[in-house]
This record gives sequence, structure tokens and C-alpha cells, in this order.
Amino acid sequence: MSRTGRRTAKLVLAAVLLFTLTPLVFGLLGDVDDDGQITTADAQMVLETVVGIRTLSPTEEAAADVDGNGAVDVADAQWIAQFASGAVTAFPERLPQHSGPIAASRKGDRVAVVDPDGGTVVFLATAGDTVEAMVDVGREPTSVAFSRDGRTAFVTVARDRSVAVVDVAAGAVVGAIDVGVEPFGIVIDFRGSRAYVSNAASGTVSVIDVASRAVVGTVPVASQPQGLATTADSSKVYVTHLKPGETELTMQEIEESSTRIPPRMLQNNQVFEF
Ligand SMILES: [Ca+2]
Ligand SMILES: [Ca+2]
Repeated sequence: MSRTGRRTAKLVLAAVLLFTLTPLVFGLLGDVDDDGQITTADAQMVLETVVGIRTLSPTEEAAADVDGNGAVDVADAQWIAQFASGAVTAFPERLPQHSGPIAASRKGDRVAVVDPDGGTVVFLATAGDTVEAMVDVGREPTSVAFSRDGRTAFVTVARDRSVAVVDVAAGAVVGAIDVGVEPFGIVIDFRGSRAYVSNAASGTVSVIDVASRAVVGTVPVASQPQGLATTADSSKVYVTHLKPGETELTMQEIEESSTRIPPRMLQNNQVFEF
């Protein structure tokens, strides 16, 4: 382990600790109206927001804050206008915008840290504080889970609408599994046979057979599913949801052989059973 590598490991862990979770940026930075181009129309939207005659959605705000200072202001409009005219070809370097989701292998010998801004997953050996690999996985990775034997890592990649399959020893992506829109969270049950992926924008949970790496079911759930957890007997999966101004816990009851979960309501929570 070189000193540089050790320092990198510490920096990665520090980033995990320091940065709080913020809404993910799925659009092109500067493209406020999401038409695929950065034009004066985008700058105009920012100016209208600054003078109070327009209100941006959270997604539009994320695209508008091109200098990454946390506010939509005149400076952003100037940057976008300069970009549109060709006077500049890049926006200012931004600080990391997202926290780093982390997962540990079952044996505890390794952790995987997601860098959503860099599009990478870093694998660290817990003995010796060493970086083993930094793997490019795609656009906006959001979460990671290890297979039961720790040899494979499954990474949700939001903008690619897929789960990247990483061979940990090789430090390389060896496959991709198509899931829903904006996959956010992933959990593998304790038996190691099923992976569950929350598709935030689809309002579904994809059920993946770990051995075959095939999606064997897609479960409709309440809107904006995010966090996932499974019970020790692998019989239930719990899903949290992001809703403006509130947090709702959705509980899913899942049988190992089942692939679809019709929901029923119970008090304020949604319970899904077979
Ligand atoms: Ca635009
Ligand atoms: Ca700004």
C-alpha cells in the first residue's frame, strides 16, 4: 500500500462522513428546461427565478446551480449565457454533491464506497486500510451491495437505469442488468439469492435472481421508493419512500419463490404480501 493509496482511502472515507445526501442531479448541468441543450433560454429561466417571477422544481434547481454554491443566482445565469455563446466551454469545478453510500462484505474483509459524482465504486480492504480498486461503473451510481460470497458487487446506476455487476477480484464491470428509471437502492437477502432494487422514478422494486442475474419480477410500490432492508429470514423487504415533507415506511412481505407483490394498506404504512 503506497502512501498515496492510503491517503486516497482516507479521503474517500472522509468524503463519506462529511457530505450529506442531496437530491441527485439526473439532467445535464445548465440545461434548466431539460431540452438537451444549454441555450439562452436556460439563462432566461434562471434570471426569471432570480427576480421572482418563476419557481424552479428541485430538478430544475439542480440543473441551474451551475457553480455549485447551493443557490440559484445571477452568477449561474451569467455562466449559462457564456456557455451558450461559446465564451466558456465548462462550468466551475464543483464540490461533491452527494454522499457516498457504503457496503461491507459479509466476512467484513472489504468495503465498497460509491462516488456518485465520479461514477466510480472504490473497494477497500479493511485490514491495512488499502484501496484495492477504483471501478468506473457508469453515470450516477447510487448504491452498492455485495453477493453472499463477497466476490461480486451489484451497483445501482441511476442514469443508466441499470445495475452494474462488478467482479471484485478483477476490479471490473462484467455485466449490467436493466431495471427501472432512476434505480436508487439495492439490498441482497441473507440467503444471497435475491437482490431488490428500488426504482425511484418508476415507483417499482425490481426483483433480481442473483445466480442468473435476471430480473424475475417488478413490484409496483408507492412513489419514490429509496432505501431497502431485508429481514434475517429473508421473508420481508422494507422500503422507504421520499415524499415532499414526509417520510413513509412501506413494508413488503416477500416469499423467496414469489416475483410479484400485490399491495394492501395498513394504517399509514403499505404492506405488500403474496
Ligand atoms: Ca436547455
Ligand atoms: Ca449557483
